Amino acid sequence: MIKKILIANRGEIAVRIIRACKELGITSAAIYSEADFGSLHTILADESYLIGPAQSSLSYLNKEKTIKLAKEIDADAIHPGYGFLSENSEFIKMVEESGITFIGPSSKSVEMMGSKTAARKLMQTHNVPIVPGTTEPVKTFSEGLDYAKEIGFPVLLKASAGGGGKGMRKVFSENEFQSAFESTKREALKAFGNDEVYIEKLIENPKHIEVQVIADKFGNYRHLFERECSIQRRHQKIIEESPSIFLDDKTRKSITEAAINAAKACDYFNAGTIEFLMDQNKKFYFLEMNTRLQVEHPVTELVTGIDLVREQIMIASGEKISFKQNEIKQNGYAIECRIYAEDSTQGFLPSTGKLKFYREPSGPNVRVDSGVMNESEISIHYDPMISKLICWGKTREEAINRSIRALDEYFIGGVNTNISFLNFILKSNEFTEGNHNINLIEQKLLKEYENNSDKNIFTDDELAAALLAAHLKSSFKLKTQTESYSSNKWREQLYE
Ligand code: MV4
Repeated sequence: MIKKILIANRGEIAVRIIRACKELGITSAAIYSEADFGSLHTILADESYLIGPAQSSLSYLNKEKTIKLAKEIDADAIHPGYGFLSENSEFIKMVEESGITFIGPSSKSVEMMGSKTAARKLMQTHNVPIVPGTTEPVKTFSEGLDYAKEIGFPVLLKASAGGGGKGMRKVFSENEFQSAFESTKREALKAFGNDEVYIEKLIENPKHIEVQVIADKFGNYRHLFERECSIQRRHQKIIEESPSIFLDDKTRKSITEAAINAAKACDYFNAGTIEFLMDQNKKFYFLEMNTRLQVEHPVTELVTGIDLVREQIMIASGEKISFKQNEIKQNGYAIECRIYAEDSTQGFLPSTGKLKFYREPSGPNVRVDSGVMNESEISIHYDPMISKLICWGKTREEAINRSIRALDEYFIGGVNTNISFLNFILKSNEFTEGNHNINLIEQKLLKEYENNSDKNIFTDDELAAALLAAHLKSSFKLKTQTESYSSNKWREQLYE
């Protein structure tokens, strides 16, 4: 059994992993950069070690230093969280060779899924539907053009080494093809040091649906159903939920089966996610596999009752998965809202600074995963996500209403956030109806939000002043009068 885990990450996911360690009686060792001195994850961990300067490449991305530290402090395992080194097969290989347990998949599985064309080929031979297109890089533009004509426009050019939306280009007609092909190649070379490009049929207005899987080192595979992640802007997810109301039982059965086949195809163990595109006819296509724990894993935890980080740790320790497939059901609905430090009223400009008057929501069926506390610094060095709000409800409507209630309860001063935009999305007809796709935000809701939302937006100073004024007013009233009073009218202070 693992006794001590070095957590090679920061912020909310480090905190999430520390919590799982504590519940399992495992010693948690945090690392932190100079910028993260005194941050929440270092306070909650049993031990904390400085790893390097603020810049990620010199701290959280430093492979050698991380492994050297793990050895020095006698950690038996490393949990990489998400991002940073979590899907770096070179790092995983180094951990494997050091004799330390990596809480994640084998470096081989990660490598197999790293090249998009190789992954497509693998899926094709393992009964996982892929988007029509090539499974080899296209050598010349004329070869590519012939192929595009065969499958029909529009097509999407993709970099073999790409992922997460970088190195893609839509092509709608024959005469755009050559210049699109050449510029995609140039960009791919610049971004990934590899200019291989392949072709897919463009799936128009698809939904992004992913399946959570988990596998142990004994060849046992389970799925934990789907997550619907179509609410995104510029490839950054904003709201995720589970289950997807778009899936019927038959589609759910076939997409989860396909996901298990994908995991088997790369001899997977650990928690993993298979991403799919789904068109209006509920046809689905493999997109890529994420060989790590994901940001949105809590919605799956709330619906299935399974602690995914605990399972990850047990599996890495050589235990079997703790549940049978037929022992888990989708119970109710869960929605995750990602709270980002950005100004949603000013083109989503990143917002940095110290959190002031920071207060998180709570109450029945509300979960907040965050790595911050009051006075925490939101800096340019790392991801702008402040917190994740995950709400559960017996019905989807209840989960939506609870999310709105909890967002209203949130108070964050000192930086701008996207909370009013999250509220706007949750209240939109498109989201409520649930038949939305990956283009909803950029094609529709952004415009409506910009035209509608100026009434409710105040600067932090205004909000803080209003909160203080309302508080003073009500406490003054309390001392001098016995009549009932309203303490929750701080918003109205802004109009007085
Ligand atoms: C696509 C697609 C439409 N058709 N492939 C974006 C990120 C990368 N993982 C693959 N992506 C897409 N591939 C075909 N053939 C549309 C997207 C896409 C997307 C996919 C999932 C979530 C958000 C997205 C936003 C824009 C484009």
